[in-house]
Amino acid sequence: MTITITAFERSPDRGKGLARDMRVRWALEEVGQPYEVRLLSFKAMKEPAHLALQPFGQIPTYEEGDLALFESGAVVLHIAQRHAGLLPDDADARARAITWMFAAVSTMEPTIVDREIVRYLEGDKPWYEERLSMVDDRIRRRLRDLSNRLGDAEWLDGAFSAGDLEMVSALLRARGSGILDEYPNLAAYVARGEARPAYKRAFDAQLAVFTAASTG
Ligand code: GTB
Repeated sequence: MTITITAFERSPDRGKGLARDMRVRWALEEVGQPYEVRLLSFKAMKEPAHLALQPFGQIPTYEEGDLALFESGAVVLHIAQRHAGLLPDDADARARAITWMFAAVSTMEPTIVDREIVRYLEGDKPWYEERLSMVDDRIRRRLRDLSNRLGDAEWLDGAFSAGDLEMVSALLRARGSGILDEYPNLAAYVARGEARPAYKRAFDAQLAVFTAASTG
């Protein structure tokens, strides 16, 4: 059955692979499933046809036959549960890998996204510098704890899993701040994720969309 996902027609990150279709692309590449992409303008994302698939008018979505899903984390979990390669067979190890997926999106990423909100939407406020510094400290606390847990391990819990896919993706959003590099083992962990052939294929595919939109 054909898998179709949605992505930005022109990503605001200019092809840096930070939009969340990247995680779904990466997961599909890891498990070797081909997929098609429907590109959407910002206008189309808010129209009824897309809202029927994604109630908040966002990308990505996932369609496979009669199944339509939204929320990139749920989509990655679905892919990981249906196909070998992203979750361990052992039930306890599988539960731990899923725990890391949730840790990435609900414990790590919100703080990192907070920083983007402060930078892009609150730069003109008199309390901007103070708030940015508070948010940066919160990010540092999360990164410090994760860094301590990872230690010198290659991945978070044994072999690479969907938990690492989500965690590396969340951490990538912090890299532009320079804070990630304060934790060399986390910077190396992210680099290991980016070095995976599946990551590279997914990255190149989303970059090609941005390049075509910019030159076309
Ligand atoms: N929880 C949802 C999920 O995981 O699927 C969140 C989806 C989401 O945030 N989608 C964003 C979107 O559609 C794109 S990925 N935004 C348009 C809108 O809400 O109207 C988030 C994103 C956007 C831009 C960058 N960037 O430029 O670096 C990075 C990440």
